Amino acid sequence: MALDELKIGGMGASRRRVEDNRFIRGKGKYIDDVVLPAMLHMEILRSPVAHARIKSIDTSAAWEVPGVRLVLTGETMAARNLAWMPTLSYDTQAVIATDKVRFQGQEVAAVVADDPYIAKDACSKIVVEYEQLPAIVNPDQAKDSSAPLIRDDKVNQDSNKIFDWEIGDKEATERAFADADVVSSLELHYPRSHPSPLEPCGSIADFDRATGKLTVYMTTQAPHIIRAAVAMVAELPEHQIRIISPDLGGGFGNKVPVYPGYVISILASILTERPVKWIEDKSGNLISTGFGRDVYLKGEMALRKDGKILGMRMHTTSDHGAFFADAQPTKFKIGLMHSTFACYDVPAAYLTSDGYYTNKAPGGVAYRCSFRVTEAMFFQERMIHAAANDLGMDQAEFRRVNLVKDDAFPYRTAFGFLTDSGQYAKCLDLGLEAIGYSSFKAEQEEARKRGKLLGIGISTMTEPLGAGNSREYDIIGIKMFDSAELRVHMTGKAILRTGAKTQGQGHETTWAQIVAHELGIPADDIVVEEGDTDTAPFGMGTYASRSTPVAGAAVAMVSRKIRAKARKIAAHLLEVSEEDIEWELGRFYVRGNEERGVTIQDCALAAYSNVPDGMEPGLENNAYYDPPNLTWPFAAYICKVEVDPETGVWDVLKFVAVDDCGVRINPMVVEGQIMGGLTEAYAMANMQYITFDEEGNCIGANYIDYLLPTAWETPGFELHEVVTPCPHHPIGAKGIGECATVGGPAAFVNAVMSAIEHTGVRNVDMPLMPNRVYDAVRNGQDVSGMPPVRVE
Ligand code: MCN
Ligand code: CUM
Repeated sequence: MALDELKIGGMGASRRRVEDNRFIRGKGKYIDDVVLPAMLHMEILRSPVAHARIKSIDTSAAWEVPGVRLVLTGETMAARNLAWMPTLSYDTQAVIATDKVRFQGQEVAAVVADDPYIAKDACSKIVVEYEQLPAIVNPDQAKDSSAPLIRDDKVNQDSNKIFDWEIGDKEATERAFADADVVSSLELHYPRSHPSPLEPCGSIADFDRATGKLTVYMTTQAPHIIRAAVAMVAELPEHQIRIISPDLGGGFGNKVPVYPGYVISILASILTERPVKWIEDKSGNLISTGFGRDVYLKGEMALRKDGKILGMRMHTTSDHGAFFADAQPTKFKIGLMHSTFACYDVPAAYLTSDGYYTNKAPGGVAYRCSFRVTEAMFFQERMIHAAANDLGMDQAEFRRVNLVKDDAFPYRTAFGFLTDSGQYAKCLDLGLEAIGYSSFKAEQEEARKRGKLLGIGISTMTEPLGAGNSREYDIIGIKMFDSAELRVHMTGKAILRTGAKTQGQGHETTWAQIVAHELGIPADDIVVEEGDTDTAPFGMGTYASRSTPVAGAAVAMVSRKIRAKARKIAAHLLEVSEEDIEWELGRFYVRGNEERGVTIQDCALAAYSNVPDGMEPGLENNAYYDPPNLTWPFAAYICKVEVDPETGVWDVLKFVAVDDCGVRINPMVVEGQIMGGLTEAYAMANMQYITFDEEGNCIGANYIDYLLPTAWETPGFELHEVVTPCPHHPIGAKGIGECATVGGPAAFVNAVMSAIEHTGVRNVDMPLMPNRVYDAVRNGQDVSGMPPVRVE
């Protein structure tokens, strides 16, 4: 009589995404679809130069444009103590520039008008006089003793350095190097990249002076954090602030930080006493919101002749742009960079890092990764590739020797993380088999005869997903856990709310599946709602693929609380003691008499009509979940490419992905996450180029130059799965949302390097555009992508 879990859309069902019903009909409700009565529109004027003192701003002509209601400058903000705002990394960021502009695209003024076109026209009437200063576009320039001081607004800041940081065991690592037979080294730059969600950022602030309530519709992945931040920055009472994050047209980390536009629209609404809408345009999003990466990575590996890794030392230098606004809630200065090499048994490791201000838009947004994990895993797999070559060892064999073994979990890494579970070698072997690794050498020979260079690249990695736990992670002091609230109605239908916020991952579909698994209520009978701070339980939002590890766990836990109460009701209905009640999916029955039972729906009805004496009526509850650890999914990505040495063009012949994210709630959604992530990885490796010239001009600041991959150029991906349940998660699931973006790039780059390294090339920085690959093959030399670039 138990229900068939797959039929009711429970765990393991590739249930179709319910949100797509509205998305593919064009009926999604995104920020720009929200229209409030008497709403005004705001546009932002951005700086054309990267570094300049503002001598004067004349807004008089803008005020005179018919339909203009308000013009805001840094002075307007400063008068209310809002010219600067705190960042998630305990720095400050200018909301509207007052003294200087520090990057091209920085906010200089804003106009509020009856429609967005008037506002834009009026922006062009604002006259700003700049006194240009030399621009700094990389850490080398920032370090120079003659470099201008970018953050002269800060007391005690007498250089462009932001921090120094170190972790690991220096002495033990030095001993490992003393014992090494071979020392391998590598140096590279992970270039800036931009998450570029289809929908840019925006907000609609609506301050009601009569009630004192501020409602803000906002493109945010973390509405409750925003509420707390607004309460602190604007000194408004928290219960009078409502943040609503509507449908998001992608986030990819871009919608984690607080951007100046949000703050300006809030002040504009308070001043005009009307709703004020700000919708960023695509270029504004591309040049001024959080960039990812921009890290210089350098490392050395101590190796024994037989292939065993003895130790690793590494230095990273990160370019943070003009404000240290990294969107990351760890106490570590460079995010989780020290998760690097976590899947390998490395006895000793030591990491140092420093970070610098430059005249670029804020960097360090975690673009589909857990706070620098992408850079960590990219460097790891490029280093592993180089080390295997230096040892003259096969790439797969070298990994096999050093991967953490299945029986070693929980495994303590050299940098102190505790990885939870995995079957690393099995994933690797499955991938090698699928790509046809054993026949590759012969294929490569054959291709050379045709004048083509074949390469195969492997990337194996585990990454930490799911921040918290609350012991180690917090955002501006708020401890990291997450929540779920479940209300089962009288008819057995239910509404579930969580503190996470879907940006496209499909929470409306998958959360209902967890409830279906725990309670046997069909997934179609459960509606999922997120993103409204007045209704959702407090939560830390969605990033670091933390939704399944944390909020997803809370969904399981609240369902279990509901089941526990329903069991008492069942005992009452069946007139037996609770101890005599058995559970099977969707139904309680009397032990030894399976026929006598009641469904979960019967219990729901009774909860509102026939509860035992002394029991509170109703069937609803909530759960706050503080995970004991991060979850550690594993992936083996293997790519085969063909390089044309005459043009530098490379094609992906085959790409195999083996992912182990523990128990899969919805296999189809998981596969969608992997394919999307690999597409982004391919774009970064192959074509996405956004950089800066000597004057700090952003090159690639539009979608003609900064390429988003389409179905046409994106290769096919062959997916395989291994399931190692997460030992500390209530349903055994690990995160998956970012694995492919994190682990993917190295597979592509290693493949191209494998094809061309016989020419003596050791590294070509991403993106591996044809001209770079061509130059590398032609000259047998490395190609660096570090800015500034020269432009004619
Ligand atoms: N899932 C599953 N089984 C698992 C793990 C996950 O079925 N074992 C499902 C989940 O239920 C969820 C999806 O896969 O529907 C992703 O889950 P999870 O790994 O928990 O990641 P989050 O939901 O926290 O998503 C965040 C992650 C991040 S941080 C970025 S950035 C990112 C990403 O997901 N941005 C995305 N994927 C994205 N996908 C889309 N379409 N759009 C974005 O902006
Ligand atoms: Cu790391 S980008 Mo996501 O964490 O929102």
